Amino acid sequence: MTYSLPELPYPYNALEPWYDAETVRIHHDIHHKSYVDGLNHAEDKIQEARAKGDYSLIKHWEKELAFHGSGYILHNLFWTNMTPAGGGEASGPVGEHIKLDFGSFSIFKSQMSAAAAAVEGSGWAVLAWNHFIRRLEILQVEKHQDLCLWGAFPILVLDVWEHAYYLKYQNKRAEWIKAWWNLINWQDVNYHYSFALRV
Ligand code: MN3
Repeated sequence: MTYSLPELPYPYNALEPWYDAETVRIHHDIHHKSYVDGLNHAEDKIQEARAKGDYSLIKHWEKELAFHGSGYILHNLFWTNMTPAGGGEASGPVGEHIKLDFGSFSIFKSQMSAAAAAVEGSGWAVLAWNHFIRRLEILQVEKHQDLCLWGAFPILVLDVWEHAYYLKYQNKRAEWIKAWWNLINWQDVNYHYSFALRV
């Protein structure tokens, strides 16, 4: 199977003024595409290793698979998690579950924002349903794959790599995080949440 870059669900400029068209274009067409290519390449190389029975570089390709595969998955979700008329409080079943697991929407919002702001280097804040412990957790992910908790099914993701915000927000990561809350597509988060519950 070969993976391909999913189309953006809206035009490049649709998320203005919170998310500028130029960043969206570069982020999707170039950065996201590189993870698609990296994932395909890693899968090919691992397939080749199986075919030859030569696993001398397996450590390298497994790392590439985890990095690019996670980058591919998180970016797919990142784009659908946003919508031009987004934001506001979490609605639907996920909104109810956020209250249950975090106390209130505003407490959840504070923790998610703080986790995103404090990511060391490049990474993500991820809201995930955890199948094994049956609760929503906020994870602070470094790169695309480090600090994950087994059983986590991501449903809402916030990219805080510099490529995600630097053109518009420069070093002000906190302003990007604040802007992002205006874009959340809670319908999409509910879709992934209901899917996660059935896993
Ligand atoms: Mn990114």
